[in-house]
Amino acid sequence: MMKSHIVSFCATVALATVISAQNVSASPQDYEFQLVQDALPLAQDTIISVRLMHKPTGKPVGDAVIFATRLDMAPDGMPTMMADLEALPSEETGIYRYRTTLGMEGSWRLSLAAKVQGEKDTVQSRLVLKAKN
Ligand SMILES: [Cu+2]
Repeated sequence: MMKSHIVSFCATVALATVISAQNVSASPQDYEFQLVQDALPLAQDTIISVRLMHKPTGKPVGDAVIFATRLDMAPDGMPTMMADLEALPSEETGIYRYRTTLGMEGSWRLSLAAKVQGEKDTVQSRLVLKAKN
């Protein structure tokens, strides 16, 4: 009887250790940017919307500070062809919006770097969207 108590106690401690280790190792890989629409019209004043998700909980992250963005045509071999991005106010938790002008049909790469509350490492992402007439 005594022996089985010890075994189950050890198993509980081991499980608790695993759980706390997972908490400590929360990392940028826990977050994911997603394009709300991956095809957009070739037009002025196109709005690009991206959603930032916390993957372990499946919840959108509304308090991230996105401090670097770049939109270019690197996927089509034109990394120096860039479009300006103007950050717009968020209208929905976890959705970040940018106004741009997509002046050429093809694939555009959106690069993002973000700081998330309570996360010391930067979350970085590169998303590819299509501009179509
Ligand atoms: Cu181009």
